[in-house]
Amino acid sequence: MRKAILCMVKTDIHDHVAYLVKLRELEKLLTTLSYNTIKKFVQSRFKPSVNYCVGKGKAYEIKDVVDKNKPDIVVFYNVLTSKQRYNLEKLFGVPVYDRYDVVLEIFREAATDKLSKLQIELASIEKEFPYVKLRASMKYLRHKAGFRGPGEYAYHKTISALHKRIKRLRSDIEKIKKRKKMQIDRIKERGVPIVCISGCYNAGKTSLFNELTGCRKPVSDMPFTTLSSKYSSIFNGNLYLVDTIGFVLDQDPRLIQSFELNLMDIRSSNRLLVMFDASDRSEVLKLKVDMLLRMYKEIGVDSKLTLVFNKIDKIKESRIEELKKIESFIGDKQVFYISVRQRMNVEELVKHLKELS
Ligand SMILES: Nc1nc2c(ncn2[C@@H]2O[C@H](COP(=O)(O)OP(=O)(O)OP(=O)(O)O)[C@@H](O)[C@H]2O)c(=O)[nH]1
Ligand SMILES: [Mg+2]
Repeated sequence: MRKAILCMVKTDIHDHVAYLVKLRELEKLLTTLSYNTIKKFVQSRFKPSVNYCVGKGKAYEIKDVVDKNKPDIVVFYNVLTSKQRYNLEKLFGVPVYDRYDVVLEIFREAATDKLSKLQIELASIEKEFPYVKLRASMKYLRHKAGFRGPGEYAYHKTISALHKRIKRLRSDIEKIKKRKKMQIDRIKERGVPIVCISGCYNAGKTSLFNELTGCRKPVSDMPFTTLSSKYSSIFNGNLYLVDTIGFVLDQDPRLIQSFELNLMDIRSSNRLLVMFDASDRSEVLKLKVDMLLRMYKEIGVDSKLTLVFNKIDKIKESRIEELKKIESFIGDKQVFYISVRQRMNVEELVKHLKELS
């Protein structure tokens, strides 16, 4: 296992639980990338510092630990600005990433199809662009001695190559998007309702998709097994089912935007089955429900949600009662408690779907 140090600036003084859940979640994601978290730093601040995200004193304290423990990377929960990242890398002498980079890296490792690869590359370049620009300009400034030297040439070359690549990726994705829009329009014209399975990663979305369609799409305990949507018609062609990419806690909105084809599926569906892993600890689950409901509201699909708590085979009966308490802040949405693996209550959900078709 490689070694990582985790850091976080906590800005909400009333937050006593959520930040721990978030840190643990990131630690878990790092494990899937074969990083063992050897130390965690949490600093409470009114807001992240401009130069190091953490305060300068804290940054030097972390540097001492980095020097002593020699981690492979330092990861911040907070999304870093280019300037913060540049300063931190210079200080620590090891690569510094944020949670957005971690998710992108997992995506990259998991991606097998062309569309996911295109979307991930675009998201990565767009995320890296300001940082590459900053780093290249720093190098160029160092070389600058009166005349336009090789540093400046290299700088412009790097930037223009990235611009070119972004343009190319956008145009490739745009082509696929057009094709996809036509496909969706055709289904809509036939009046067939589209149901999209969405929700957190690892909730069992693909398992449910496979169960309802008879497909055998890959399912696994690793996060982000599904990166691009899968489609199939069910009920003799009377309903269209879509399996999509999963979300992570505090998903960066830029990442959601980068996966705009998945967003298209969510927007164009008549109903969204939002899946959760009911065996998650209750504070984790509450946070996920809260985050996802807010996100769907922002996307404008709030009125189309049906909530599905899966994996009830893993929990006790009393836990379901506890889960029902979460319903109080879910509002008037319909909720199902199922186990795809044990086929518990799946029939009820099927009935619900049949009513739509
Ligand atoms: N115990 C239990 N495990 C389940 C159930 N449904 C799915 N799983 C397991 O949960 C893991 C994740 O399942 P997936 O279907 O890949 O989950 P997903 O939501 O599609 O995940 P991503 O594609 O990564 O977003 C797999 O190991 C499944 O076997 C269930 O009802 N009970
Ligand atoms: Mg999946």
